[in-house]
Amino acid sequence: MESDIAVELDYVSSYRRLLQFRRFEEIVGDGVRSGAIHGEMHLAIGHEAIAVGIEPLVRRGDAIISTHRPHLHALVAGVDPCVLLAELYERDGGLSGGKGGHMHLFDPDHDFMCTGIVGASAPLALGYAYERMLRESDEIAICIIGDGAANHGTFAESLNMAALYDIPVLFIVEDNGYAISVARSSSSAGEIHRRGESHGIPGWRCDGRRVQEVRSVAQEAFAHVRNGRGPAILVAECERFRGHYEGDIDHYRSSAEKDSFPDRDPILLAEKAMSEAGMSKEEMDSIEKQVTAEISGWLEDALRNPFPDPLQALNGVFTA
Ligand SMILES: Cc1ncc(C[n+]2csc(CCOP(=O)(O)OP(=O)(O)O)c2C)c(N)n1
Repeated sequence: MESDIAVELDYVSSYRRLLQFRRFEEIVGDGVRSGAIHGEMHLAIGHEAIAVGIEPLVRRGDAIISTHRPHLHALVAGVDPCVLLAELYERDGGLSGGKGGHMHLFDPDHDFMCTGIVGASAPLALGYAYERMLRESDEIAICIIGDGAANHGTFAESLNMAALYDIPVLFIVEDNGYAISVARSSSSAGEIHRRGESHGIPGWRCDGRRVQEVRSVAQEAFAHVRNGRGPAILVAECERFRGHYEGDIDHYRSSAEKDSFPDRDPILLAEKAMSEAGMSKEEMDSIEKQVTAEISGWLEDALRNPFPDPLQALNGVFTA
């Protein structure tokens, strides 16, 4: 273990952050159902422990390049939650003036971006990481990618190039076992964390439902990349509790599989661990109440922003 970046786990603050992430995604889901948010919406409910696990390992100056399921990664990067919500709720004060929406989030102040093009986060992350390498900085780029995206050629090409030039990029694969309706078992051969082996890229795998496990395994992967040893892969297994998008009828997962979700819920697992450590139900409820109030406050702030002026529709639009 390279202890220079070891970060202790604080159970209460991790629990609070898990809840914040869950409630954040829930109020975005509410926005879709009420008709306030348009377009396809992908929530990361069930992925929270990965974001909470890596958050203290990410430093200001690192870049995070995310996917079509990006909100928690934006929060980890330090994007202002009210500004993020303003974008998702299509308001003028949002990251892209309310015109980009949930798959086009860009925050240059926090070196964060996402893309709805599956597999594109890998080559984009190489660019961010290469720039950091040229500056001889110990900042890195963190590429988030899904298990489905890991089957794209862009991932294979990016592994090759990252190894060839020793580029400081950490590929974090959020392995929720599905790409839309296609199960990993019917689309993916071999083990994703070992896909860099022939290039000399080390890989780690962890249970992405448990903050503590994510944190301790991710520390090693981060240390490898940050200490100038080249790229690394971290695969974190998790569940996607919602459909692929809000409104997906999700006919492809059996009731038995869905019934077992509570056993694999990061929040319920954290509550169990805290209760075993002596925390009372009342204490947990009080944290939950505070978080719910806080998130409602974020949304109220976001909704104070007006809708974009139609006359601004062509601002930021490029023509050849
Ligand atoms: C290049 C490209 N091909 C197909 C799609 C359609 N698409 C959107 S999400 C998705 C599945 C992605 O699965 P995975 O990478 O496992 O991420 P998850 O949705 O499970 O988080 C697909 C095929 C797309 N957006 N881009």
